[in-house]
Amino acid sequence: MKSASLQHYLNSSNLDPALKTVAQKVFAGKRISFEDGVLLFEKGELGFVGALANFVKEQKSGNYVYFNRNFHVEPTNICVYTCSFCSYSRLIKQKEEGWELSVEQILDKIKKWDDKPVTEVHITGGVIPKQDLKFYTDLFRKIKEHRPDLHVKALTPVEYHYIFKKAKVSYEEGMKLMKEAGLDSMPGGGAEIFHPEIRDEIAGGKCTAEEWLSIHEAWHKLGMRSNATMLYGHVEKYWHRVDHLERLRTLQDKTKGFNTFIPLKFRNQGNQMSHVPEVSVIEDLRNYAISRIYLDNFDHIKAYWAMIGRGTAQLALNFGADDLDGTIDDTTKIYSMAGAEDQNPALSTQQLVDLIKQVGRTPIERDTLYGVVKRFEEEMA
Ligand code: V47
Ligand code: SF4
Repeated sequence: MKSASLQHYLNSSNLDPALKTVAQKVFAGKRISFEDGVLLFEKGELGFVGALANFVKEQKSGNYVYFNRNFHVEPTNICVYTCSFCSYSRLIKQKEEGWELSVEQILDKIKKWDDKPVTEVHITGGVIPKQDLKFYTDLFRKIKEHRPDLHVKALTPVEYHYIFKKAKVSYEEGMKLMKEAGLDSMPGGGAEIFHPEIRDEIAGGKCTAEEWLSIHEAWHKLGMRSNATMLYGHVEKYWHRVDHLERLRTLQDKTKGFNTFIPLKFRNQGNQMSHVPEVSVIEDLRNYAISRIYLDNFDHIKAYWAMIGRGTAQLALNFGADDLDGTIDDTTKIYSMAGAEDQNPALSTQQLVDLIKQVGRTPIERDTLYGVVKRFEEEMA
């Protein structure tokens, strides 16, 4: 059903006819084009794109909003790469500020969660030669031996590309080895902005867009799932964002292996891009909305609260997002080091449930693959 606000926009005589055509496509369940995407970014005002995105969100997931119970482990914050947006990268030159965990130290961190009802461990960090193919296959095996039901969501194509190249194995062979060792899914990081005009400038030297997409494709072909991200709001133009979304939509048509898309707002503290201003909350919400409209073959859009703060995350639930990620429990440093709202990101399950209920949505605790762990409908009445 079209919302009243959307009807209002469509009836408005002031509405740009080209925008009206895009809205009609969205209502009819038709895919919007690259040009339509650019038009939405250039001319779609917040209320308009929000109403369209909310329509799409409610078609896909009704009133539900998902979250999970997870924690992060960052095996190292030292990195051979020097992405200019990253608040880790400078640490390669100041190793004393860095950490480098062994397999046993990572296991010890994971064991601290033994008596807690978490369903997922999210493992990612910098790239260093020591943490190679054997390191990670040993780690995944040991995690599974210790706690077989804990979902291991680990590493991105940035790490895998480096690890497989060093071990001289193909992406297909490498991902098969990771699956056999116990990897359950891949998080969405390392995507940044795919187009080389921007990627070379902010993330030169690490895997290319084609390599990032090929590793996800190899993983999906094994019947496995992963996420995708986009780091937006820095030096890219709107059409670079649409190009990024287009490449993801094309691969998703082919494999259907992506679970969720996570827009990541560029934060400018403590990195080489501190002179680049951060975009406004209005731009964040427009970006959620247009991503939701464009990625018609993605089931979920995640508003990562640790990055944008709890208030903006709540707003995003009316602009296309249907997922808030997890409890996290202060186990990730990547955003607090870059100036994110939450310097000590942690939310209890009850706090997450309350955040969702406060905006009139129905919370569902999910596992990583969106299986229902707990419904909270009964408490909504
Ligand atoms: O790839 C690094 C980004 C990503 C900054 O799949 C920054 O469920 C903004 O991908 N400003 C890693 N962003 C995190 C990530 C992620 C997070 C939560 C959930 C999932 C998931 C994936 O963080 C990196 C990079 O794009 N990043 N520095 C910064 N200054
Ligand atoms: Fe390394 Fe990732 Fe930071 Fe780039 S974003 S410097 S690959 S940790």
